[in-house]
Amino acid sequence: MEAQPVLVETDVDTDGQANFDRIIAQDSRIEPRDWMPAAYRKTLLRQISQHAHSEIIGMQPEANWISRAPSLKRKAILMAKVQDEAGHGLYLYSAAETLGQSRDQMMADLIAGKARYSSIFNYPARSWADMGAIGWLVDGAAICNQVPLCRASYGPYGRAMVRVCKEESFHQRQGFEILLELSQGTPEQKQMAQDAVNRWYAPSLMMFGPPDDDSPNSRQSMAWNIKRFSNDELRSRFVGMMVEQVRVLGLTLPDSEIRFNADTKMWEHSELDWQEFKEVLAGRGPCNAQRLERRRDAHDDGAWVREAAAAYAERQAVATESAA
Ligand code: FAQ
Repeated sequence: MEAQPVLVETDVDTDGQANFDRIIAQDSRIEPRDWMPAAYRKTLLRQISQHAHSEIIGMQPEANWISRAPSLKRKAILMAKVQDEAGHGLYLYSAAETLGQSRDQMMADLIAGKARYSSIFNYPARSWADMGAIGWLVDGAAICNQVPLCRASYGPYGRAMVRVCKEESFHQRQGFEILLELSQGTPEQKQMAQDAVNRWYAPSLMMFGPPDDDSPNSRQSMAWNIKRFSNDELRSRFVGMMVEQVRVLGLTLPDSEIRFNADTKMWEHSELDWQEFKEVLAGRGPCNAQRLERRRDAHDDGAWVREAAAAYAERQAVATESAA
């Protein structure tokens, strides 16, 4: 695997900087060949690669339930959803590659445990109802966070997000529908749905990142039109959406302190356990070790596919050269 260094702008390019500033001020788009400040490139690579890793690691909690889905229809839907997440990972790795880092390098960082991915995927999926809670809450939070990213200033990222968001909407809908069916079923099924919502609610709120006061990247990312809203703004918006939808489900959110603050126009909620969030980010969440081990195994199992593809590409190149 060949490590490819991240492209770094070493010289101050006055014209390039002026052009970059103009594009950002016009709320237009930076494209891969445009000059961009090294810090902008670095921040995008960080966010997009983390996002790609999240999609790939995020396949695991649901993939565990494909063989245990309660019907053929549910199995087919869940399989399609998990495949969509793989596709999202690929769009995002491709977008990140336009910034100068190879996918091999990004994958190497992930399996070496050097790269971050979303905290949410370090929690276990214990019952079938968790498929509903993941779809409704986790994909719901993902949509809330990602719709504004469709307008991100970096062209390849924003365009990838448009397609991802369309697919996430279907994912959220299928999760909602699983929970609705369970909630209208037997008392045991309804309890299973409530239990899943209770467990996934707080971790899904943490997906939006640390509180604004503790978010070192937000200010600059917003100035560069990568992020459009702060972590707390999006979290609050998400809580407001879920408060409405949970009533339709006939379930409750496990937080009695949710209320709308008419002065700030923000939905308020109980303080989250940020110590738990830090533990998960430090690799000490309930499933961190298991998720990485599974990813490493999958990477090793896929070695023959990569080798076969590389050998085929080499043969094709030789054939094309000799024909020329
Ligand atoms: N988990 O300064 P900030 C999905 C890190 S996709 C882990 O606020 P930023 C689809 C952050 O990286 C879910 N780490 O950072 C699906 C930074 O660390 P660093 C993924 C987190 O970037 C559904 C540090 O904390 N979505 O679910 C988390 O401005 C179902 C300081 O934080 C995206 O990646 C976290 N939750 O804002 C798939 C969306 N939060 O790098 C399968 C794109 C923060 O300095 C099944 N990303 N950190 O060492 C973003 O919007 C942003 O990167 C945020 C964080 C909002 C996540």
